[in-house]
Amino acid sequence: ISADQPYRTAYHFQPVQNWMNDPCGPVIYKGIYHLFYQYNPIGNGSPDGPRVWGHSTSFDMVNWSPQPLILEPQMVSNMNGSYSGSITIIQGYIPAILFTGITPQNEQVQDLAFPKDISDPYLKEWVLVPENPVMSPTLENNINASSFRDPTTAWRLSDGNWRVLIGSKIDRLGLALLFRSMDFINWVQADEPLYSYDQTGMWECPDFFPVYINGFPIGVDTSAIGPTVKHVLKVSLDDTKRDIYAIGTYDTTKDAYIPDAGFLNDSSLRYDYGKYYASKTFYDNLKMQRILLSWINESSTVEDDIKKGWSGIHAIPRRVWLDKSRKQLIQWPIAEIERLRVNPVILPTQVIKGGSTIEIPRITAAQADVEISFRVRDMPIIERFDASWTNPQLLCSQKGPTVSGGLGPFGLLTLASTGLEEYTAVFFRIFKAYDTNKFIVLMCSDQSRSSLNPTPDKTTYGTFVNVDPIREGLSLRVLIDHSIVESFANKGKNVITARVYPTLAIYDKTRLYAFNYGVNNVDITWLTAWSMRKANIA
Ligand code: DQQ
Repeated sequence: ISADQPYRTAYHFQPVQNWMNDPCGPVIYKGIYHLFYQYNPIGNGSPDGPRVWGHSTSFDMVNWSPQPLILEPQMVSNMNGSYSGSITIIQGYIPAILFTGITPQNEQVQDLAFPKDISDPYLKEWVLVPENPVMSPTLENNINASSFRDPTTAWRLSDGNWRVLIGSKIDRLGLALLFRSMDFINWVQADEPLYSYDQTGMWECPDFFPVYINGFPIGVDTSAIGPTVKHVLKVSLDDTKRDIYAIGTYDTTKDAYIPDAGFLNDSSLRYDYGKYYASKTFYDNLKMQRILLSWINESSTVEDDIKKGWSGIHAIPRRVWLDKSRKQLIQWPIAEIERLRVNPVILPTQVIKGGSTIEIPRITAAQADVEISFRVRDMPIIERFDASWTNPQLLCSQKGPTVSGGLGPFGLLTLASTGLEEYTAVFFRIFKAYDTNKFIVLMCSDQSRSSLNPTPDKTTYGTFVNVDPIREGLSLRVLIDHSIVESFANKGKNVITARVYPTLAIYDKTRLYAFNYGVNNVDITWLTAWSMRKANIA
């Protein structure tokens, strides 16, 4: 394992060593946040090996203390590993883990575990119930034993039944299977799934939760129903490694989900238009917020991961709530992360001329939190949008940061080397619709020049931001942490996360620039950049 670790992060969650993937069972219990995660304790960053649950606890979701591994093979129903799952607090005070166990025949079943001692706020030890598995694929239920996994947090309706979703598929039909139970041990499959959609393949890690319709950034318990909430259904598409979600209505009489605006199409909503998979939310009743966690995998090769001895980090936890439009979620890094901010660098309001860069000085640019807002004016020279440009990711890769436009590209060059041999560009580009005066805003994260190392995946990411740039302005908040760049547009409307591996722009050799390579000038109305302290993540 290499001693030099320029890609380890300073304030993103990651274990000391080895392979990590999905967040599992997040919960707040007796005032302590618990994060579990898919962990392969052998192999120095290689995915090959059985999964157990890693476990860490925290008081702020920023600093984490490691706890002993749990759900190691204990009985037939998890002999070959413990896959993803969730925690539900039952009877008001007992945390229960439902997770996917792998049997010696490599069948996927659902298992139940309880803390050995519920008076231990650290929940160090867990015991599997003798009744396991509590849900299994059978001939009658027509469930494929290799496509039956990732139970959600359960919710309960007034009939007293708990309900849980399990991800599945039949041929190409993706399914959120519904099971019900009065006692959390005996589970009966519902006749119909909560929701399904053809030609989408396996649905991993489903998540289902209510959000208030009032547009306030407060969360609500998973069992909440009624006219004050809408429901979010999220699934992780195994085929494309995308976390997509819909806003819709939960019909509790039919136990069915009705998305407001279709489910899977080219414009499916995604939490994140970069790297972001197997995410999961939980309700934090202490701060009345719903928190979204996710696995961010490496873009490097497995050989490089084994060399560095680890693979996989988690995104900064995000608070999520329903936008005022009720058409999408808003996501914002948890407030606690701002406690790591030090030495703010505030740039005065200024014009950034077309074709120029401005260096942001006096900052640890490899470990930073940056906020920048722009004001743009309607200009005679603005590119017309071609109606055939339906794929924002493709458009971003065709019109990279060095391709000048009328308004844009402008944004930030992050993890940049002094000679700009390396940088990850996060930027906007504004078009005018072909036949109207409407503006179209493209947001891009371009990794193509992120590293002189030719081996990492440097795919460019992109998304359209649904905003009127003249009236509302444009803003970016970018969390930079050595090998990750998480970019939030317009206060959390759209998010793009990227993993990058600079070879020159490391440690104190890293620079940060604002740039405008468009023809027209743009105003920077606000720029504050903070160096970030290291979090305690042992
Ligand atoms: N990872 C887990 C599965 C899940 C997949 C196994 C998603 O439970 O379906 O580590 O990344």
